[in-house]
Amino acid sequence: MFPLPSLACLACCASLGAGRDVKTFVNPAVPIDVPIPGNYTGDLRPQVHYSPPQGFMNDPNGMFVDANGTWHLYYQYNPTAVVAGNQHWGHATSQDLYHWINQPIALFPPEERVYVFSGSCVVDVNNTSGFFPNQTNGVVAIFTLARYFENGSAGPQTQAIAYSHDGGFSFQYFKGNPVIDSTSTQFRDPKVIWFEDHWAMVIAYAQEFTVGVFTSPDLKSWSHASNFSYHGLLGAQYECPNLVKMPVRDRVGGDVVDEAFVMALSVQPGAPLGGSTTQYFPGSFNGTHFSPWDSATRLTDFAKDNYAAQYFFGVTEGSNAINLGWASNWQYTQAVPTGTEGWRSAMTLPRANYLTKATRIGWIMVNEIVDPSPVLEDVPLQLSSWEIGSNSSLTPPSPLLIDYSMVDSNALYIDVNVTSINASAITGSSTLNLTFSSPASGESLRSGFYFGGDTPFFVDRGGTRAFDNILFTDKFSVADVWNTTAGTWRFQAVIDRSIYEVFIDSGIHAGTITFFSTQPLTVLSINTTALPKGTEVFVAVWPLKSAWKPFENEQGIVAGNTSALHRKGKRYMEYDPQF
Ligand SMILES: *[C@@H]1O[C@H](CO)[C@@H](O)[C@H](O)[C@H]1NC(C)=O
Ligand SMILES: *[C@@H]1O[C@H](CO)[C@@H](O)[C@H](O)[C@H]1NC(C)=O
Ligand SMILES: *[C@@H]1O[C@H](CO)[C@@H](O)[C@H](O)[C@H]1NC(C)=O
Ligand SMILES: *[C@@H]1O[C@H](CO)[C@@H](O)[C@H](O)[C@H]1NC(C)=O
Ligand SMILES: *[C@@H]1O[C@H](CO)[C@@H](O)[C@H](O)[C@H]1NC(C)=O
Ligand SMILES: *[C@@H]1O[C@H](CO)[C@@H](O)[C@H](O)[C@H]1NC(C)=O
Ligand SMILES: *[C@@H]1O[C@H](CO)[C@@H](O)[C@H](O)[C@H]1NC(C)=O
Ligand SMILES: *[C@@H]1O[C@H](CO)[C@@H](O)[C@H](O)[C@H]1NC(C)=O
Ligand SMILES: *[C@@H]1O[C@H](CO)[C@@H](O)[C@H](O)[C@H]1NC(C)=O
Ligand SMILES: *[C@@H]1O[C@H](CO)[C@@H](O)[C@H](O)[C@H]1NC(C)=O
Ligand SMILES: *[C@@H]1O[C@H](CO)[C@@H](O)[C@H](O)[C@H]1NC(C)=O
Ligand SMILES: CC(=O)N[C@H]1CO[C@H](CO)[C@@H](O)[C@@H]1O
Repeated sequence: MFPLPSLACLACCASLGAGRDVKTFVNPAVPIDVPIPGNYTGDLRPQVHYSPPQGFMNDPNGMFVDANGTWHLYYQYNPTAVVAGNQHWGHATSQDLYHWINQPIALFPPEERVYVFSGSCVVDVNNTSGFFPNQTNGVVAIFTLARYFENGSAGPQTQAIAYSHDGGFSFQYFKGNPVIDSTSTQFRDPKVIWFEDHWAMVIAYAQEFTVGVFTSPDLKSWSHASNFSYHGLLGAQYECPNLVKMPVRDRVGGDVVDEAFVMALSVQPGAPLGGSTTQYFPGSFNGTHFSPWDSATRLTDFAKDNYAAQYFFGVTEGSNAINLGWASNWQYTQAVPTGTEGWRSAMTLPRANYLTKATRIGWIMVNEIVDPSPVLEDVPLQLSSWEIGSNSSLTPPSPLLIDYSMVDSNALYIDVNVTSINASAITGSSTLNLTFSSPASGESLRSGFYFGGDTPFFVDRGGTRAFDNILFTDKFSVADVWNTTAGTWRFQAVIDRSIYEVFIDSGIHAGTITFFSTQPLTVLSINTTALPKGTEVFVAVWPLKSAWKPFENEQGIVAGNTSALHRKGKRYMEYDPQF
């Protein structure tokens, strides 16, 4: 799904590629059966976030984890340009959600001017579809096919399926498509889950502000079961609904006491901050009907660069849900300066989710960073702690300056705990700030937290200068009503060349912020002011290892799971069972 039918004009037709029963349309500029090579060395290219090898990426699609623990990410992909159009499903796999292997494109358009829009995948372990007579790892993809007429206007969006006998690497279109027919030009993004004894799909009637729930015994025949209409923010369209089961915990980081469902629903355009955003509703699902617990609208992020997140199918029963979102915004995604490096858009970091009650505001879906240890260097760059007002050797540095210019990846993980806070002595000017800057250009990215007053956490990307766009909003903030009784507050973040991702108060709030500086930011300054006497501050800053570098050849190119890996030898085989 993308806002305008800005489709690349395709030169000629070939009938090669994925489909055996149904032939696919392959643009001659798009390689078949090999991963597209990528150059991940540019100054703006994230090193621990997924981004496509070349071209334009938007929504995550089809995400599932297989029985071997391999995470599969598919994504809306234009392999031929750095703007949206010509939609395919790109594919990447990972063992740890940080190191990704670019795989061959998984889904090609079935015919000229019919594009493969967003959708989901399931593992049909019980052969309910009948596609898998001899295996338990059969994968079925369920997605929207969007037709465009020769004159460029949009035609119907119908729902189709394709099946994979090789665990999700290659697919064949089902002969009986569409599985849900429609004449609507605004009916898309099916997300399918298994519920007790049947399949359940949520799908957007985008401009009717309705999520349809459909059910099926076999993934082929679908019945409309209910509508979830006019909830929360409308913007101008609903897109990419997700219905996901997750644990309910007794407190942040606490024990599982129950499980419940979350309906996540993306809105674009028309978000309160402009462009794209994602809201969610905690509630109950009985196999046909979703009932939100209350009438509140909640957002997954407080900034502007997390849209259309999808939740992995196949996560172990009872464990946290896992999602990845698209780290951009339709307002400016097709103009950001990464286009000069030959790519546009990254995914967010992997996030783990559960429901709990946060201080005063009640039900919230926590967004925790998935354990980043696979990309942490062995030795931290900085470990510091100090106590405010103490006359010990642990006096507060003013500020604590961390030069990370020698960190090859230019990427950091930051973990800050503030403890023993005497809340009664907090004032409106009690703050902890983190500022990243470039001594070479004077650019900066600022962030910080006010412990008192309205308790805002803020980010200001206005001090970076490589992108000037009227819709590229500078400043974001969120009120974090922290637990003054516990007297502790935690902050975690990853800065990764052109993405800053923050997890506030153990993930009660999260924000993904893209930023574009003319020179790499290389100095982090951490400072506090007016914190009560006795407050303790613990800071750990870890250099991050590039997740791409191990796969680079001598020219710095990541070719996917082919020649470069062979040359590098066995060491990297662990990342791909298909190798
Ligand atoms: C990779 O991209 C960087 C930055 O755009 C560029 O300087 C470098 O020449 C590219 N490398 C290759 C092999 O194309
Ligand atoms: C797991 O890996 C083995 C060995 O590579 C392979 O035969 C099997 O099909 C894989 N299972 C799944 C569920 O993909
Ligand atoms: C597969 O079948 C088992 C046994 O009937 C059932 O418990 C399970 O829910 C089914 N799962 C799927 C995804 O079909
Ligand atoms: C899977 O379904 C097909 C079609 O219904 C059937 O022919 C086949 O026997 C099934 N296989 C198993 C193992 O149930
Ligand atoms: C484009 O073509 C379709 C199909 O022929 C037609 O229904 C539609 O009215 C045309 N739109 C315009 C703007 O000409
Ligand atoms: C569900 O909503 C769609 C879109 O508004 C509408 O076309 C359909 O009639 C509704 N179905 C029912 C049963 O209300
Ligand atoms: C699910 O909830 C709906 C609406 O409350 C109700 O009509 C339906 O009977 C319920 N289905 C089951 C299986 O409980
Ligand atoms: C706040 O902290 C207190 C003391 O640790 C604890 O009892 C309470 O459950 C916490 N509140 C929430 C909402 O987590
Ligand atoms: C943090 O930044 C805010 C906003 O610029 C400023 O008011 C505050 O004094 C700063 N605090 C520290 C410790 O630098
Ligand atoms: C850090 O905060 C102290 C007050 O606690 C202030 O005097 C100092 O100027 C601040 N340093 C920076 C770089 O903001
Ligand atoms: C912050 O607290 C968490 C939870 O207790 C702990 O795992 C983490 O290591 C702490 N970080 C620092 C920098 O002390
Ligand atoms: C591993 C295996 O035998 N796979 C076969 C399962 O059945 C399908 C459909 O008949 C074949 O295409 C696969 O080769």
